Amino acid sequence: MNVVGDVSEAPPAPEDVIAVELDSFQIILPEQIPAGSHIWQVTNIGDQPHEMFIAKTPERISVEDALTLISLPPDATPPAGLPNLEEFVDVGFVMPISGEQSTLVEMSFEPGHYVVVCFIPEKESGNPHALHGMVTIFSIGAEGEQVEPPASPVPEE
Ligand SMILES: [Cu+2]
Repeated sequence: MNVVGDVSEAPPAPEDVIAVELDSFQIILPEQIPAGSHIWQVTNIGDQPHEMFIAKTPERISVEDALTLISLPPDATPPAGLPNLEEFVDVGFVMPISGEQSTLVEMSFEPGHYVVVCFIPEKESGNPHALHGMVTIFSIGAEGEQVEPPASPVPEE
């Protein structure tokens, strides 16, 4: 993964860019994300800093299971029936972006299932943004394959 925000480089063609928005508190991905290497334009449309941790999961997990895993204390044994965290593989990270800022990151994904999370603590509760809604499940299909659209918690009022 390389940050490619160097102003001397020509901007990427718009059709090659994966546009992602980070809001307080939602990660908004395109309905379909192509496999392979692409420029992700990540824009923070919220008023707090946001980041993205992306992990590959062995199968498509549910939003509920993701929230349960994120809520577990460190070293806790996950309840039976949950996806095994040891099978998750870190595959991408976007450093914290301030509100109303944007960054370009080159990322490459093979077809499969993923979860993206923001762990920045919320100002008042101290809980990670994930527990306020910033966790999104997404899938990437092989070329030409349509997959289930991304899923995330219903945004808070
Ligand atoms: Cu966040």
